[in-house]
Amino acid sequence: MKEQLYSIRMHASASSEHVSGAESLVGVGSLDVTAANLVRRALQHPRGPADQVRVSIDLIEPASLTYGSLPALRTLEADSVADARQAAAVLLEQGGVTRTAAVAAIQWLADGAAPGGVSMRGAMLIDSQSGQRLEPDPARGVRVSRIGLTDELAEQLTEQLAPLGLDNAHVREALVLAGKVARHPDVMAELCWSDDPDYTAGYLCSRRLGYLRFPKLKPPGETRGGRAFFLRTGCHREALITWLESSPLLFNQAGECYPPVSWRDYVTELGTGAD
Ligand code: WAQ
Ligand code: MG
Repeated sequence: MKEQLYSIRMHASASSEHVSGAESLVGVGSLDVTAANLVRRALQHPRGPADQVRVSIDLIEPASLTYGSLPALRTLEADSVADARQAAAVLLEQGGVTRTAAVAAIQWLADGAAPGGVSMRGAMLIDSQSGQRLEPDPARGVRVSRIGLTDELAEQLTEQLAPLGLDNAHVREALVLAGKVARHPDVMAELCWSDDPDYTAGYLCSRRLGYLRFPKLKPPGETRGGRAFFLRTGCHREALITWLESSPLLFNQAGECYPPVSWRDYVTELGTGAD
């Protein structure tokens, strides 16, 4: 019989402000080591020190588990933070997001999308046409959970990412999270950049474009970051939130990992031309 899988989630905060969070799916034999690693991570986080750390562990019902393939990964080079954000707006439009919605999301991420101009714990939900905010709680947002990858794929991912200099926890975890979000037919695209002051990279992901990462999507030292999920207009928001938060998805197939290319060349390759 296969080992039983558990969902493990960590959330750390300081003075009620989000510090860090993480989630994965692990076999029962790895639960204790994983929990210890998550606690260490919470306490040593560059946004810390945390004054509250919560770890939750839930058994996954085997019948509810689905499997999937990771998105293709590509690094897009840009001249500056402003140029990378311009690229993100152009590519979001390729993904069916209006310019209004793309520009609004970039501004919210830059300003801190939670009340008080700080980072949210989870993601914003944004109407891909109007740019309206749709998440029920603008401080918490929506937290994607019950995601992970098989041990075999974890090893394969190291082999793919190491030659590109990308075998770090940020890339690995973001690829898994973005892979779940992009799978849902009501999500047109996702935009993200880290809230960790020393990590400037971010990405845009959609089913068609895959995971497109930008090494500098925010200035170093900046603690405001976050995620925006662009929703198909008129979609069933509650059903989507339930799926993102609680439907278990284990990745067992790799996606391609491509060498870096300039974003303008990439857009030209898509056959559209940058504006
Ligand atoms: N669900 C929804 N939103 C989340 C989740 C989650 N499980 N985890 C974090 N967020 C939101 C939250 O607002 C955080 O403030 C924000 O995302 C950033 O989280 O290719 O490290 O964990 O080099 O800091 C992307 C680029 C790195 C990786 C993203 O995000 C690469 C990153 P962080
Ligand atoms: Mg972070």
